[in-house]
Amino acid sequence: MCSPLHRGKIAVLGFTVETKITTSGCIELANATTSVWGTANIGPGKPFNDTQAKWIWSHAGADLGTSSVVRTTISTTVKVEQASTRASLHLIVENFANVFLNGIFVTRLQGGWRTQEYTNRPVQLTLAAGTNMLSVEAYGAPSGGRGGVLASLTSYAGRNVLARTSSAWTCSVDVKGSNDAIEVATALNSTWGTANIGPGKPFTDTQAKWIWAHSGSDVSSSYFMRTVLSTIFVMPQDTNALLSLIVDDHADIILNGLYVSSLDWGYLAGQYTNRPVRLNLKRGINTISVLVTNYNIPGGPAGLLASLSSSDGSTVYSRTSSSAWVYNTELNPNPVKTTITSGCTELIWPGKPFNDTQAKWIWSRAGGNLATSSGVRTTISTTVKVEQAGIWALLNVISLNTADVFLNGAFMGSLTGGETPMSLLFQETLAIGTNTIHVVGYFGIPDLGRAGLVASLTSYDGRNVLARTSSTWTCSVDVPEV
Ligand SMILES: [Ca+2]
Repeated sequence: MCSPLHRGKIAVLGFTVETKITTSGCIELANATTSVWGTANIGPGKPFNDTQAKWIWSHAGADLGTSSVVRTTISTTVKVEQASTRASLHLIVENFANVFLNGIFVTRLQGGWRTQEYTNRPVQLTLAAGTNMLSVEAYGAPSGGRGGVLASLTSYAGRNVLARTSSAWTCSVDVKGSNDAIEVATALNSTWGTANIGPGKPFTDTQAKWIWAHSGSDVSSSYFMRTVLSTIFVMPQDTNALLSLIVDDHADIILNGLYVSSLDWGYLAGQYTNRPVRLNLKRGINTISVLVTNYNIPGGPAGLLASLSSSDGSTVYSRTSSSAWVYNTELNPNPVKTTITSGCTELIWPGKPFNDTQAKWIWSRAGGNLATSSGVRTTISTTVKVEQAGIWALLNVISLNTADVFLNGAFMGSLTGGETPMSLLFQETLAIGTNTIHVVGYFGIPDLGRAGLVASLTSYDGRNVLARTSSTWTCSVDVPEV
């Protein structure tokens, strides 16, 4: 019933990025002249006049919303006999479209359905003799929202339509910057127990795995890491399905970019309430994302166990595992309390010798603004991705202020403030997956008015730099409750 994910690797700037691509026929969302996008620019005598073209996307219901975790590529082939045949591409997209002809990037277009917005179009293309591949890599706003593409390829003078969007086009989605989810435990053997898991219990799919963004999350994961776990699959028709889910600690469930509901926990007896969650799956390529928040500060167990089945429970469409689910992470400086968050600020700091000359002195800008008060806590965090087990990490650092260092929420040691370089060997090896390093620094301790950090995280032998301080780190400031 569901097609498997196709997996591949793409080399990007020397890094190997895992991608998962799912392909299906495109779904027609609406006719050109009867859609949520209106007809300001569509119809006879208007800029886009091919009224037989269809609004299409990788799944039904995209005119309500689509996932911002995936990128959709919409393509078709166009055959011409003459070499160097000139053609005109008319295209409207929500929100962005990178246009490719025979694999070569042509241009980037944005929107086009609002009045005065149909600019830079039609795009002039030169087709080769034989079969040409026209592809549109479409993506929405990072915050989500609708998705749709309406396109018509005509002869240069516009007399003949060579191709127009319809269900005959092919749609594929890939997960941007995806990582395979990490399996941290089996359903029946985990720190979360089996009060609700097993035959005759509320969660019956014993083949599902507990997953997370790094190994060892059944012991601890950072409070500052927010993990989005996603799965992508094809449904041949609109289908009601049931999502069974247990989470440590909090799950926001998103189907094709639309928020469905939120759940907490479910692993203790009596705690498996408000589930399974009913989902209305759409024709085409569906994306379920579960945004998981770990409540434990500075760290504690975190994980997700989920199983998606037909509404009668007889068919499992997807279950959490490293092969069917992917993760993305973001640093979430404080999921519960209000804090001031920003990128870290690089400080000018002359004359202080430090072995990693590419590392930058950083601190929170907000901390600088609070220069007269002491005891203000700044959390400086970054993530480190690791593919192999057993890497011991060494933090080489000068911290002007007292600071505590955490790996995946577990305390690794304290830095004494001052101007002397020091090294801190982590007590644990790095986890496989995305590790979170966070340093909690106390402004003005021991020296009132002084704070700043320069750090370089290396493998134990010092050969590989795993991370170094820069403005790409996340800084957040909070005032401890008195
Ligand atoms: Ca937790």
